[in-house]
Amino acid sequence: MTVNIGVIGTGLIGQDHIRRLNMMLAGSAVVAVSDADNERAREVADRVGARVLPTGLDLINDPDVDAVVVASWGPTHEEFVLAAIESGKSVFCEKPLATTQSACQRIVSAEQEHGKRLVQVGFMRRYDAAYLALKEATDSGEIGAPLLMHCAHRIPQVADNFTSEMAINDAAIHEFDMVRWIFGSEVVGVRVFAPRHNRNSRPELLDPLFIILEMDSGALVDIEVSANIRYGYDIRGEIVGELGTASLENSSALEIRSAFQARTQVPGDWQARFSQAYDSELRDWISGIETGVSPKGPSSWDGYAATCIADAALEALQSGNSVAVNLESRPTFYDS
Ligand code: NAD
Ligand code: ISE
Repeated sequence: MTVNIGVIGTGLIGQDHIRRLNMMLAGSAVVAVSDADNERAREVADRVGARVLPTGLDLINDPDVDAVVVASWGPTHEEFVLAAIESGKSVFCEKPLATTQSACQRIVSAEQEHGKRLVQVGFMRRYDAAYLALKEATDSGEIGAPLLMHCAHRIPQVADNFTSEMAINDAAIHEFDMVRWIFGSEVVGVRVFAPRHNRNSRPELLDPLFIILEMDSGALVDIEVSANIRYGYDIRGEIVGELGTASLENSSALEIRSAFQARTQVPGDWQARFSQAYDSELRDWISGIETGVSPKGPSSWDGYAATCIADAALEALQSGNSVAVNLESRPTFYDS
């Protein structure tokens, strides 16, 4: 069986996912694409032998499209995910699920009304081998109960349209999801500090940011987001438990030790660092569609929870105060 996929958004990650779905994964083929930039959509479609549809809504409602990937800009996600649910089609939505807590709530409500889970969110770290090992080490109890986690989300260089808010709702949103998943508990409060400014960044871009999350267990998580740190794309995490620590390494990088020195490579960007995770998340999504089983990956509830934390962090950035995260209680619909 081949699952015919329509991809909305043929930018950086849209093109990456199209390549995966066509070339790397068995059982899927991209048959249609759509982008607000029609020329870009046409160029990509010609390259992969797909049709171009005028809008994302046309693509979702096209009878030849079995399932949908949403890889357009965040503010467009709500409309497309709601339309996919209405049409009863599985939808893989890149993060963020939607850009506000209330938009995510509308998606969660629509999915429950539909009665079957159809949405998987692109929080690919849950599929990354190094993060999976970190979770396994934490769950095994070897380091005791987790007390603290130190995280770094370091980006070598961002575009001029990258804002301080995006350091929270575009970058750190990955950590917001990851800590809920690894700790198996919710974030209840958040505080954001803007330390000494990195001179590589525009004066108005608060860089770095230092975010502190309070978990409902009382554990604390700190997240450094550096937007222009130049040396590489470095995603780090160390959990401090009652009995030991577990830390994340940049997975497959080779380390060479010679002449009393050790050297290794740091990835240049998210494509290089997380390519295995992107493959695995899409493979999992496709196999769920093939077998008719609801997606087991990050759900729209997880998308909602991460956006609630992001909304609180944005408020904390403005006010300088600690802000409570107000999550509704999770419906049983999202239990498994
Ligand atoms: P991009 O700017 O390269 O591409 C986005 C594309 O969406 C553009 O081609 C744009 O024309 C198109 N678009 C905008 N509005 C549209 C609309 N209404 N209909 C159809 N197309 C529309 O951005 P990107 O880096 O590819 O990011 C896209 C999404 O993927 C964002 O939500 C981003 O947060 C997410 N992303 C996730 C990861 C990850 O690690 N999971 C990495 C990069 C990007
Ligand atoms: C980008 O959109 C991603 O999602 C990457 O994973 C993240 O590291 C980067 O900061 C974002 O801009």
